[in-house]
Amino acid sequence: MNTRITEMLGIEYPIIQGGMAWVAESHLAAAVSAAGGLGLIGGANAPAEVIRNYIREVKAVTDKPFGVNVMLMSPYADEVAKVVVEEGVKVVTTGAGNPEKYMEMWKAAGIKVIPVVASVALAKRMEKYGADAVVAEGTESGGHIGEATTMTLVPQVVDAVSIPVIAAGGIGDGRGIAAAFMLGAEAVQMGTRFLVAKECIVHQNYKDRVLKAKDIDSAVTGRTHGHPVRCLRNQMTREYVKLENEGKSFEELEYLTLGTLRNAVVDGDVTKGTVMAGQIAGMVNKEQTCQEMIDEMMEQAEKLLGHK
Ligand code: TUI
Repeated sequence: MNTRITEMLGIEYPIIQGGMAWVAESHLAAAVSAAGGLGLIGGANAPAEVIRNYIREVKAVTDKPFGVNVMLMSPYADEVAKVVVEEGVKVVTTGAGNPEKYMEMWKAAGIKVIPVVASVALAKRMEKYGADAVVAEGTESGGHIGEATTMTLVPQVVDAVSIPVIAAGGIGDGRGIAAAFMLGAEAVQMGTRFLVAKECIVHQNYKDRVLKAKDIDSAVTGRTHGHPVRCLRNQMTREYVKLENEGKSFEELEYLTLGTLRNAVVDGDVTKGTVMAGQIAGMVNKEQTCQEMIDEMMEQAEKLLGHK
């Protein structure tokens, strides 16, 4: 399954790991890259020096390509944007905003720039500004989301741009990969499946919550405030959505989410914490190494696409 993306990034398989906040640190990124995909370090809200250290840790354990996701709503986005240049990172993805102001600097440094978009309009704009590819991320994804589904967004973005498109949102196995290819994608980005990877450092309570999740366990907080975040249902989401429906403002509800992703990922508080995960969580039911996951998914996808 060689595509313009595997060529461009120098990877064996068309699988990119999502830049999950607090989760996508050096161990997971290194393991996905070593398994033949593209591992990503998630910049999230972390200070630039934390990201610099992660970059050096990944370089120390693998020669394979890897990237960094710059979360554009982070107060440290400007600094992280410079650190990726200083550290010679080859691939940058961006999320939760428009990365235009960094494009010239990144392109001048020879970085492959892959913005994550949730609309055709932003995909076209990113192509105009020199993006090398885009990730078209459907609302099935975990974390900060747009409105369109993967099934509808991917083919519309594929038709609108000439650069390669990577599909994301609701993809958790070889069937999802094959489906994404049928829609015109040349690679996939996956987060939720990698949450339960053996190399993933999230708290075991978080993994167990994903492993036991059912199809209907997904909730979205913050829709009424224009900050929709998809996570697994728990006490926090019930309280948040109830107060939201009562008309409470974003500022009044911020106390419910500030720091709560960290509480879930690091401390394992899956009751009051934010357990970000995509709608595919209901299908993620076994812990494996990244290599086992990627090998299994590629074999399934290739069979379905008639390559084997
Ligand atoms: O960025 C993500 N997913 C994320 S970021 C994140 S950290 C966070 N935590 C709590 C609240 C907010 C953020 C957790 N998950 N995915 C990529 C993505 N980007 N999804 C949607 C977008 C997006 C949305 C609107 C990109 C651009 C955009 O508009 C930009 C513009 O100016 O038009």
